[in-house]
Amino acid sequence: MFKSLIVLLVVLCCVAGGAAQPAPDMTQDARMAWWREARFGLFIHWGLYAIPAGEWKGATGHGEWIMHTAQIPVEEYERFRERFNPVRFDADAWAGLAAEAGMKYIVITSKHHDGFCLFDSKFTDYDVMSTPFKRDIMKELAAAARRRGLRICWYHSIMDWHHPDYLPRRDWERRSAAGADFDRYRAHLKDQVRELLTSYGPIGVMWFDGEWEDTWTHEHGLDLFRLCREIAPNTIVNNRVDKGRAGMAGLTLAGGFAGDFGTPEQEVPPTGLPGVDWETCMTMNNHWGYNARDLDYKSADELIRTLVDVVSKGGNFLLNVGPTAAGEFPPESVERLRAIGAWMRLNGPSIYGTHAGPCAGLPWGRCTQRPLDGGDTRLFLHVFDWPADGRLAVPGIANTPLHCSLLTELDQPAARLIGARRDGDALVLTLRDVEPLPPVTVIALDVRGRPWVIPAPIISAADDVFVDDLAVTARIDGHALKPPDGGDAASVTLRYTTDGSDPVRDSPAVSGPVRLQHTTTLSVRAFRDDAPFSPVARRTFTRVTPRPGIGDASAAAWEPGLAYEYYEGDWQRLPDFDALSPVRRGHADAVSLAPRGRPERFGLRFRGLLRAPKDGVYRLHLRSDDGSRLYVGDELVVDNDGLHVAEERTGVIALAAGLHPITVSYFQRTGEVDLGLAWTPPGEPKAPVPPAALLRSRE
Ligand code: FHN
Repeated sequence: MFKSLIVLLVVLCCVAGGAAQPAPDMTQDARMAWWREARFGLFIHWGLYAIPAGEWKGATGHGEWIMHTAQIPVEEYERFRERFNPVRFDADAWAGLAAEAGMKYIVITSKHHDGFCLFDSKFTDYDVMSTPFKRDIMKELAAAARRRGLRICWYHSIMDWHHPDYLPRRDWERRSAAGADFDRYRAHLKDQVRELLTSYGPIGVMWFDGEWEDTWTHEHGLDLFRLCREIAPNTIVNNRVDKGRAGMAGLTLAGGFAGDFGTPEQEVPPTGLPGVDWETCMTMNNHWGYNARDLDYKSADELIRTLVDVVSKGGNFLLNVGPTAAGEFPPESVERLRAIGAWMRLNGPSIYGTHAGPCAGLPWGRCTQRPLDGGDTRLFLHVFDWPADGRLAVPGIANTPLHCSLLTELDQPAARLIGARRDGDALVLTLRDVEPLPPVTVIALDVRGRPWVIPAPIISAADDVFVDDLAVTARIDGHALKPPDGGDAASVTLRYTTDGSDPVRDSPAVSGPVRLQHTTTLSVRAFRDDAPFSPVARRTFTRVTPRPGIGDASAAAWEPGLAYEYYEGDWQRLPDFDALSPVRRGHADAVSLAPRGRPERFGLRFRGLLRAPKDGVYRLHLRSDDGSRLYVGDELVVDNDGLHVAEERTGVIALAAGLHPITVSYFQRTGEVDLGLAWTPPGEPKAPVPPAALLRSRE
């Protein structure tokens, strides 16, 4: 639905925008095909910032943001231009290393936030042609990439700290914003996008970034997305062209935001999203741009496992290199690219063009898959942790095994077949005679038909803790019981134990809610014809004593509302407010932004009592942008700290009826703001905490 919505959106926008013709009829699947096949690309962050290499006036922790983080005025930063002369730059060497690593596309910074262009732009002289180097790096790299069969792609920053019309200025700058015209900047941005998409041959991806400031709007994003589609309908555009990216988690929020794929950054989504294209971008060390001091590189083994993890969840992996001012990849990066390439040469078929595996949560590794002719399926089992007993269980697989061997022996006549037999719900492979190939050994397991994975049953209850008794239900996803290639759904019985042991065919059957009065580990498994047919689901429920209230505080001592303190400061995480002096104190009716004094760089702390109407388990929901925490007494119940978009975190605590001291701490750095507290009392629906439930001391 989402992809068709975007295509519809683009066509409608084109017509509405008066474009001569709607985007040529290029289906989204056709556009994405090469990218989904590629799975693995090289990210390159290169520019003037490579010259200081992370150091400025003794501080050595800077990266590609050095102009901002070291507060270097534009006129001073521009002078790096005179020193940009990467005499060792060799486009063929770079493209060769990417190809050797098994990468299929290169995304390079045509312009980063500092505004300097690594290409010969007709629309600015703040580009590589005004340096001693005087060569169009993008043109050379594009040609070299194509010679290696790689796609060339541009990272282009919307945010621009150099262009006089870009707003806002950095808050430390003295450069006047007078006369700045953001629409004129947008026209300049579109001019450069046009030249990037028309002067360098076919471009694989426009990788936009720097979309988060308020001056860039959803309408601007749609307009830029439409421009890309009109100029180069085959070119893929990431979701940072628009405003729909959900923070560093990177996936696109619902609501018609433009972009062909999500862009998680420095993280891998815990699970993939079926039908959604996404790409995790990641550094090898801790900086995107070159930092000479940063030798904290991830090992090649870790990078290979991350590649496998990403692809096993249905994503692409964009791995970054920050070249030096001389134009070379750091030796640590070269070493890792070569090690990854050695693994890819043996195991690339388990990565290229594969899809998210059907088996999630494998304790020993990951799984990718690719369909075989004739309707069967090849599962690629990526073994991180080789079983000491030589026994590898693939849980929940109901398919019939057809062939199993090491991927590296798959096409060898003398391939040693690996035994695969059913044991309960699992296919168990016998690996005693097989030598692992660290860091990730890949086993090719062909099964009949499309994958049929029986998930563990789902155990549901109000919470994992309870005060008196708890009703627990168990069910299995009925769709999963139907063979994917047709036929009747398997008839199963759920059986359970309450002592932590695996259910067996004589264990009691689940025939409705299971009621618990004591702390219990409930285990549930599906059986078909008295044989185990699913993995075991296990969940522990703990009986707890409600936290006693602070006694019978008389009404005279308390009145509705909370006491608050308002602070000002610049934090990345919640500060210790006890160590700070508040700008102001006062009373508030609720946990909200009402007491704030300015839109950014401020903190709030609310303290008072929460009135629990009855004994039971309470869920407390704290929503904030940026960070926040909620304590009941000295117990941290909700931790929602950090720099992030509006997110709600929930905590659970058992409370006796009565008054309980609470503290809510919050800070906002820049951008969007949000703060709210809700609760779900026992047996009640979720709702904002009512003022009547919040009290503060009269003194
Ligand atoms: O601010 C940039 C950062 O410098 C880098 O380019 C990363 C890579 O995706 N993107 C932004 C931070 O999210």
